[in-house]
Amino acid sequence: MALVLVTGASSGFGLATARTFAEAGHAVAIGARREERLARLAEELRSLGAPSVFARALDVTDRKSIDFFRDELADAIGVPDTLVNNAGLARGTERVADAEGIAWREMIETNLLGSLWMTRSFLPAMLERGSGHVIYVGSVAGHKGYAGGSVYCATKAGILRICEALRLETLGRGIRVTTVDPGAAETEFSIVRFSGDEAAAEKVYDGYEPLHAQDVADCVYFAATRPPHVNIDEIKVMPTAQADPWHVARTTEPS
Ligand code: NDP
Ligand code: 8X3
Repeated sequence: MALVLVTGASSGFGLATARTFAEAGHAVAIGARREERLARLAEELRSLGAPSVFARALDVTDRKSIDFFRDELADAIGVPDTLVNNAGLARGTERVADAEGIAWREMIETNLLGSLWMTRSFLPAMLERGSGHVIYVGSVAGHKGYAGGSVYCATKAGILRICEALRLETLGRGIRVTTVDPGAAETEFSIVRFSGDEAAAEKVYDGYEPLHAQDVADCVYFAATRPPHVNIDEIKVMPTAQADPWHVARTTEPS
């Protein structure tokens, strides 16, 4: 039994990941901004078999929120064995020449700085203990840029470099570092990207079967449950109908 902390657990990959670990009998800590969703999920995780569940509001762009979450978790259960840095978002599809910069800041503060500060907050205790696993949810967007995705892609490419640096900085100290990099998956991701425009979001998944949240949760779970001497550096996982961020084989074109 391990303690697994999942950020962004109120939806999508994070929610599926929390359920997967709970079903396997692990203690689970969940954080996100939408507290009412976390409260409902906490009940479900208990009924699925998690021996203990810790659920608190968490905003990864706010260091005070991160520190409060860490300290409360330490008092309630302890130091996580696995930290899943999943919270993140794309906002809009602005091209660089047209951008206002507001969405840039939101993506950088959430995807890059948020996951960095989470790691900064939990890694020292993992190092002290001599074991721990930090898993990032990156993206295929970190492997290839696309028009309208410059800053989102940059945040996910940054995660790849952060993982490489972390593996070197923690070498020999019992720490594992993994990135799971999915392609298109139907979650609330596109609804958030298009700021609530559900019709625009649905078109992203027209004419092919995207990944499901559970597909990504399975990858996170696989990486986390290898024996301690095995580090999965990176899992890149895409729908069979997708070759890279903007090349998708559709049976019908989006209307
Ligand atoms: P969802 O929108 O369904 O879930 C995103 C989660 O992140 C929500 O739980 C949200 O919770 C949380 N979140 C966002 N901002 C913050 C914040 N400031 N503090 C804490 N939690 C936050 O999308 P996905 O599940 O698809 O996305 C999860 C991760 O996967 C993201 O990093 C995304 O970039 C990445 N990804 C998604 C892909 C896709 O096609 N869906 C493909 C590749 C990667 P709340 O709003 O309650 O805070
Ligand atoms: C999300 C996948 O291809 O929309 O990270 O950028 S993509």
